[in-house]
Amino acid sequence: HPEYQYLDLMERVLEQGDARVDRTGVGTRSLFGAMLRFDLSEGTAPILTTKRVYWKTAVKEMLWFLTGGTNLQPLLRENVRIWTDWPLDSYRRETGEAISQEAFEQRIVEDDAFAARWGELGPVYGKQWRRWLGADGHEYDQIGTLVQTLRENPSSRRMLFHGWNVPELGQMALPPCHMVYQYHVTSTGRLNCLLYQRSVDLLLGAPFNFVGATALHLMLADQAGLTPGELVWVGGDVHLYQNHLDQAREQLTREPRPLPRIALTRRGQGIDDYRIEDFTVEGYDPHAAIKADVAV
Ligand code: DHF
Ligand code: TMP
Repeated sequence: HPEYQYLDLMERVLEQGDARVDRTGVGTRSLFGAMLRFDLSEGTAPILTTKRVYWKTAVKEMLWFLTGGTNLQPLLRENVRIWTDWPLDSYRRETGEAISQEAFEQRIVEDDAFAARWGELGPVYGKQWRRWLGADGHEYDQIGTLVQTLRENPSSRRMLFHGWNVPELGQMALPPCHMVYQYHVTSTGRLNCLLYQRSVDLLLGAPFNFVGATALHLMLADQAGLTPGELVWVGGDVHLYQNHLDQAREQLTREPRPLPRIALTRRGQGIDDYRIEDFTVEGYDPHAAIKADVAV
């Protein structure tokens, strides 16, 4: 079962991970360099079954990246709350106000000026993917170029997009974790992807990242008339936070169930034409959700 790749990695981090203090102060066990391979060609998706993964949230996050947006407001309007902690942390630090997450989110949703001032994550994924600002003053749409190359020159070895815009790293709420996506097309028209993730919160982040990359894979294949092939995931610093160890141990006691199937229900008119309703997941019967706090 493909999920054992993830569980085996989790077990290795738990047992052999190097303990260290990290940026967040929570502390992690960490190991360096890992590869997982998921075959998407049979329609199965790497949506973990050993805990419930909110796959719609992960797909909505990917759709938000594709819009080029970097503000919380549209995410919260889709009821996606996974990015709130970082702007909320800035707001609390800069104003000294002890606002609740719910009140902060409500204000972002209802008050455009407040959202513009406090809901911005800086030039993160969406900005770099769709509007990378060159030294020449041009904005480069890396996704648009990728789709065009997949269609017109699929044997290219230059089909990738990158989030690590060095001069802009300091303005980002977080520098990109899932950083480079490279694509490859086989002679039989199969689309492969290699995702390089420099930093991996194995319990909370990685399960979302697998789903986001899969959703993007399906959309790109649809746009280029290709069939999904393999998703190769490479992690750099792969870690478990110290306050996630019990949850990881719990997850490791669980037996994986058959992976669900994922599909697009309609053909998009362009890469910007997909909505959450276009994705169907069938046969998802996961073990119970596992609660854990995210390190900010
Ligand atoms: N920081 C850290 N320390 N870990 C992350 O995974 C992370 N991910 C970010 C931004 N910063 C991060 C963006 N992605 C959750 C999942 C993904 C994500 C952020 C947060 C999360 O909290 N997941 C919970 C709740 C899901 C939900 O409520 O929908 C989970 O149980 O999966
Ligand atoms: P860092 O920038 O100090 O590496 O912290 C980022 C943390 O967020 C790290 O634990 C990895 C995690 N993360 C993911 O695992 N996946 C993601 O998609 C994002 C945005 C973050």
